[in-house]
Amino acid sequence: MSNIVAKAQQAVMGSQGDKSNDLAKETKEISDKDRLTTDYGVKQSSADDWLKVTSQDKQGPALLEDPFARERIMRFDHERIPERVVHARGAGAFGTFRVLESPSDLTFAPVLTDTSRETPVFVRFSTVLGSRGSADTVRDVRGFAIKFYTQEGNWDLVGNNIPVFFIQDAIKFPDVIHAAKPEPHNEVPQAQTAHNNFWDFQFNHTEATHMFMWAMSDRATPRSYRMMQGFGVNTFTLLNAKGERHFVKFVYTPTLGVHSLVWDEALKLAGQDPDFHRKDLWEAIENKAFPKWKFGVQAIPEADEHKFDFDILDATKIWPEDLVPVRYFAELELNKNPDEFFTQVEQIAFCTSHVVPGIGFSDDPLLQGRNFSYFDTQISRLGVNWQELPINRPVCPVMNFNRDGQLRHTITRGTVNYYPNRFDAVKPATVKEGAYVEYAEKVAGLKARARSAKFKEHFSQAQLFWNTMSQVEKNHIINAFAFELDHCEDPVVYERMVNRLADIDIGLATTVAEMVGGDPPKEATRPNHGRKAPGISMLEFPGEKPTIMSRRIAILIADGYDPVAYNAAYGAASAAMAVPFVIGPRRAKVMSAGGLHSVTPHHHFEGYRSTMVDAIFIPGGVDAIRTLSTNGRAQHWVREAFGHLKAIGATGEAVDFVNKCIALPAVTVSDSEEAHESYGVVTMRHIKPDGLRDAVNIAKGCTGFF
Ligand code: HDE
Repeated sequence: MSNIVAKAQQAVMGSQGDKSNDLAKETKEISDKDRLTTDYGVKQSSADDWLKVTSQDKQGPALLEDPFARERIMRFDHERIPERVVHARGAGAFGTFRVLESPSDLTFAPVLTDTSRETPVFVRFSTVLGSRGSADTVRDVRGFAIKFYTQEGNWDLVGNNIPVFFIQDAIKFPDVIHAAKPEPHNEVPQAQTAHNNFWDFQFNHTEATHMFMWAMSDRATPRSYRMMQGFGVNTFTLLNAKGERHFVKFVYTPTLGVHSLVWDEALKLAGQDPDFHRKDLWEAIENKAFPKWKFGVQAIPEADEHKFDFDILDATKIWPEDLVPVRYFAELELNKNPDEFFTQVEQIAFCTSHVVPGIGFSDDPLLQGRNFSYFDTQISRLGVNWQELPINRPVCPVMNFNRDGQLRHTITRGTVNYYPNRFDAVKPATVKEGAYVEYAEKVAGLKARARSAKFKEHFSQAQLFWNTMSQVEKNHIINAFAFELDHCEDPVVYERMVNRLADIDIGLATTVAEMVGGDPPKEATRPNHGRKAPGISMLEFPGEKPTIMSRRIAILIADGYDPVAYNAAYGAASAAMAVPFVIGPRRAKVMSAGGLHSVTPHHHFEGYRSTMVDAIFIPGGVDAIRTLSTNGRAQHWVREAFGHLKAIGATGEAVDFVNKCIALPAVTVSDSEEAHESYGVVTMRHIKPDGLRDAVNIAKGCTGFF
């Protein structure tokens, strides 16, 4: 019998620890050697014509008897599966997780302690509210879910890019999502929080106050999935070999820094390039600019659970980093794009309830509800056997007596399907063999539909967040509220919300009210404690070192461009692993000054927009600049890029062109012979290859900030 079990196990598992090999077994490559067949393997002679009764001069009816045509149409008719009820829009990639320094005082989980391991992972990023086809750059929380294919089973860490949540208790989840999704009568608006129902819900749930401050901040408009932090949000536990337990929050911080789009960019990109984030991730991985995150935890010993003025099990609260510092000990890298979207990014399914020995849950009421919801939703999305799908199945052995159901895939040999049985087959594992054992937590209390006392305080951390923001971040938050509440037509909604803002900051409330209407109180309705905390302002995360690696740089040219400046800029950008895009008046040969060189631009001025790049560079050239000066769209490129705080480089005649486009008295675009930088505009009248490298370095610094 044990032989049979071993064989069956082999059929189910992949080669140990290697998810790529495991997936390769199910992956087919298309080639010109392939011949078209039906799903049942019979070769087909035509993919163009349905079987018909026909003759040369008369077209007769199509025949229902054609099994090939029927199969194609039937398969097509059933291609769609339900999209995720939240987080429907997403992108994903494969990667690796490595432990750099073992936190064995916290946990015995090998995935978090074994420095010799490389655990394969799949990460799926997402927006929350939009449908599968919605735009990437909308204002929203981003999902950041990691599936770790560990030797001890799959561990799913289903996080977000914002460390807190709207509600404290999972029972409210359907309400917060219904209120935020398109309204029920007309299914409007798509992927937006800017509507009556969302803000009505926020007002009615004071516990959401902290979270909506984050959602109105620049965190909700990331520049790239690669430039977002990730947070497990809920409180988990780690168990060490001595049996000691810590409460933990998982944190992952990108080495590229935390950067955002400005709102105007995000709005425009939603129309100009709805796949902006998806493409950005893909492009970076293809260019081998592999995104990386430092991975760590905030840990609180079990004995200290009640030492804080907030409940550490409340998911609407952060653990301020001055009280509980983050301890980084591992790194996460994404290094391979998926082969097929549907079978990998769409079919991947996460469950917060899936943890491995050494990692556990807490009594966080949001987490406990999540632990029920994820498995359940996969059943309606993918069917009960969803864990057998290639992207979801573990790389370690799987064996049990869960059987049958729709689309059961595994064939298990043996005459019994229950335990205990006369063969002693498929016995429970011992601790030594790696069994998951629940922590023996002592629990006592009365059953009640209630939350503990500390869960009732809802404003302190909303103030903490606001107090910590830099002036620039505060301005962006004010503008976000002004935009959102302007989209609420019902005065009850925006007037009440303006009043609510006075619970956080009276200046915020009055400034927003001036724009959207409403009558806020004359004074703050709640005293501000004045506290700030580290780890909140995005400005604290500029990145490990300024880099233009994987940043997009547009080089604007026209006939007569200066080939020396062009080549120097293109070369310097490529050498620094940035992604240069040449933009010209047409996607056909553009001749240099002197007619010795030519370039075929990647895009023309109308086909691309400044929103899609991080910086622009314009080489001089008398004729080229004459053309650009009479082209409204080319001027718009410069003005818009400047308005979005992007680095702009110009040499030779282009210096005057940029100067004219910007035309702001406060900004002096230098006429210097040397490289000169002001307001992110880098200019040099006479180009020297060395000077240009300076310019690119300055541009690096500038792009790093926005
Ligand atoms: Fe989720 N959430 N969630 N959520 N969530 C889902 O599961 C749910 C919450 C998060 O890329 C669903 O597979 C409840 C917090 C991400 O596939 C569903 C509650 C956080 C993803 C679900 C929450 C998240 C989901 C829908 C309140 C941040 C996308 C499809 C108790 C830590 C995963 C699915 C992916 C997806 C339920 C709150 C993150 C319905 C009941 C807090 C990143 O099961």
